[in-house]
Amino acid sequence: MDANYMPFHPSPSKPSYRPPAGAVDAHCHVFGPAAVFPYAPQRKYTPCDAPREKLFELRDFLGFSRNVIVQATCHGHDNRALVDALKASGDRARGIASVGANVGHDELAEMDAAGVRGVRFNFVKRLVDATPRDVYFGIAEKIAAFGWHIVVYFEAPDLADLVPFLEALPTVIVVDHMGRPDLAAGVDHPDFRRFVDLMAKNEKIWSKVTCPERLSLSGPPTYDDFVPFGRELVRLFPDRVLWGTDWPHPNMTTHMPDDGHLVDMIPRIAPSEAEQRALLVDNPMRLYWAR
Ligand code: 0GY
Repeated sequence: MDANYMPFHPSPSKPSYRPPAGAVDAHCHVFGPAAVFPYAPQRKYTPCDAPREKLFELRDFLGFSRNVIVQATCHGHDNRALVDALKASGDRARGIASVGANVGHDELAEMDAAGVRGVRFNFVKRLVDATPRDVYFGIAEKIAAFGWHIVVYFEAPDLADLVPFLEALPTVIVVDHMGRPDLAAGVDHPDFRRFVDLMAKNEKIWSKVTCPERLSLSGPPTYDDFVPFGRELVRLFPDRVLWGTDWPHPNMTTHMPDDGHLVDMIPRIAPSEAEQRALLVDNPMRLYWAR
């Protein structure tokens, strides 16, 4: 693991908020263990191992039933740790893979059988080298044939440039972490309004209302400045939002969140039972467990 890398919280607190039965943590990762599933040579960081057993333990402890595991950049296009976790989950996990231009039908079919339901396109420069957009269009065409969708990760200032690309993609698109808005700028800032407008105009665009720990400037344990942003998206688009822990929280530098505190954010962004049910159960089940 990198010298300055912060490992996940060793003993998160029990949240006060109890998720509804069947709740899905729709954004989390598994790392390694490196001895079995080595990290990719081209990775930009080396994390601490965060194996599937730890993830499933956390799922149960926090009161969740299922996980959507997102392939992390430190594993590159080698999805073996992800697929292993999906197979071990007993149908309680689905996956988002990362693939290259040459991915073939058989490889996709194998991942589909294990529970992969999408791929991630990552535009965050500190995490990956740039991929040409025609390569992404080629991948999109291949995965659309499986009924998969695309998860995109970018930073707010890059959205304006990405809009035509996103609009041209053929599948549902799930945006990570609300497009990483600048929380200090407030919900009325043009960058966040651009994202809200995009979701309003395009019913195929969903958002994860995730990562107070990454985005907040006011900080733990209550991450108050995150609330108006998450609330705005849940209020406007109750049927196109997902929630997740982001465990094991790669590349945190300010602090390592207590996952129990993150769960306690949920009723602040989704105050009604109907919103909580949509956010935690109905939406992820529709997107990930339709088959
Ligand atoms: C996240 C965020 C980060 C890392 C990754 O795949 C990754 O390496 O997603 C980050 O560093 O912001 O969603 O886990």
